[in-house]
Amino acid sequence: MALKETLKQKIEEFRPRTTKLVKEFGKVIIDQVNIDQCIGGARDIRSLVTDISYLDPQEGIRFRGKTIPETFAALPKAPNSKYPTVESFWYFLLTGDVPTQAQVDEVVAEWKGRQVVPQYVFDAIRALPRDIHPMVMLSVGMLALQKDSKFYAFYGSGKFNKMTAWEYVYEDACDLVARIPVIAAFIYNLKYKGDKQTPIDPKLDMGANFAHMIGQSEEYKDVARMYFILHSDHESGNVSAHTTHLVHSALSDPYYAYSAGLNGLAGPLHGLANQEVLDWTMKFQEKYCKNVEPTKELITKALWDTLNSGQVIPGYGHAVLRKTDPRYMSQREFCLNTPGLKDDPLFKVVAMIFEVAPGVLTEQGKAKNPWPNVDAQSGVIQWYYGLREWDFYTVLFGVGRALGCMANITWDRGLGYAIERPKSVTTAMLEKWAAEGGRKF
Ligand code: CMX
Repeated sequence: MALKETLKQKIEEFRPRTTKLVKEFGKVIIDQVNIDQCIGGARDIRSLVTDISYLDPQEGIRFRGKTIPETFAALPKAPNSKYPTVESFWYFLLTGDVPTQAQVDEVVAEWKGRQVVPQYVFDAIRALPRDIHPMVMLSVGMLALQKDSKFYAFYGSGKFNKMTAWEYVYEDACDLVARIPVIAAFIYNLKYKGDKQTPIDPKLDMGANFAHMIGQSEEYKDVARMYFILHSDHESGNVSAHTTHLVHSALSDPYYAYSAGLNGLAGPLHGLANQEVLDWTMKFQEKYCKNVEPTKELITKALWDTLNSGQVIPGYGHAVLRKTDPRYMSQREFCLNTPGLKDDPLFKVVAMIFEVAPGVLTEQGKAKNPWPNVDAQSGVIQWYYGLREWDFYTVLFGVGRALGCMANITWDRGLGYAIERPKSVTTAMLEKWAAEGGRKF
């Protein structure tokens, strides 16, 4: 069965579960809110629902119930590759089913038809100053695609229907995930390769085509597939996923929603941390290792200098995770299993940071999680393959994150989630409830 038909069946079967929960059990209490959560970024408050992925603080992410190794093992592989295609992962994220090879081939073929980016999108990006951050370019590109939004057109058609609205979100979502790598490759070539553009190769899957468009090696095809899958989703409370969900909840179409999500991803405490890691490591080498080899002692000193100057150590810590991020471990394994990469000087420095940073953060005693997250390891792989323009790394994250965000809002519409609108209180109210030992209900 084609992906959209399978999804239609799944959404229709699922809807009664959500309806029943709201109608019959709507007042059942599942959490409480403390003052520190209210002021401290809503940490750990259970107030979002998604079945696309779940983040356990100890174990890390599961996509549709599967760990990262289980996901990689279960999905059909790209031709001559150990890794699945991004298209097969998309099928899996949307439906929860492992697709057959024929179903994957169908999605690959379908994305080819959706990949065509209108010229005005390229023109809008090209009109920006060349030295603007590439995340601005990507966000502008997403927003410019809005003109073609099928959901927006449906809403304005006078025939809007809550039960079928998801189908138009789905159409936009598929267009967006098929087009975003093409736009990212265009940005890369525009910004760093003198605007020498490479056309799409219609024979290649998404990851392989991205590698081809940015002039990368055969080996990089797997790097792209792995990277986009690993960065796709991290349940729905992180800034990029939550922003996309929030903006779409106002029935803003997927392009408006994801452009906003990307703007959140561009923050240094979120996706920009991957460029910050490279920046930190390069500055460390420049400052401390001009004439000597990096050592654990020098790294420890540099980490303390960073902390003492009031900055965070990029790539370490997490709002939910309390162990090393399995996305970090998956990329580290890739490095260790790739001859050349495992002996790469930059990988050795990153590996040394892994040995000492958790101890330094623990000794400092502030971070609840001293272990590395996804961003601590991703840049070194890109660097090794010659993609050395590290301000581009968050764009790569944005290409991958589109998969999770788009799968999530397709389901949001399928299940008819409401416009999101939490309630504010004043500081005086908090002070009053604090004095009274809690709010009286
Ligand atoms: N370096 C230094 N201090 C850190 C730290 C780090 N890596 N991680 C946390 N802390 C500090 C916090 O800044 C906070 O300090 P204050 O009390 O002075 O404000 C304290 O430790 C407690 O923070 P926390 O509860 O452990 O962490 P939060 O949930 O508030 O923040 C995160 C989570 C990721 C923003 C934070 O760990 C951080 O800034 N890490 C570095 C940036 C980074 O790698 N971000 C990428 C995360 C993954 C992603 O989204 O891509």
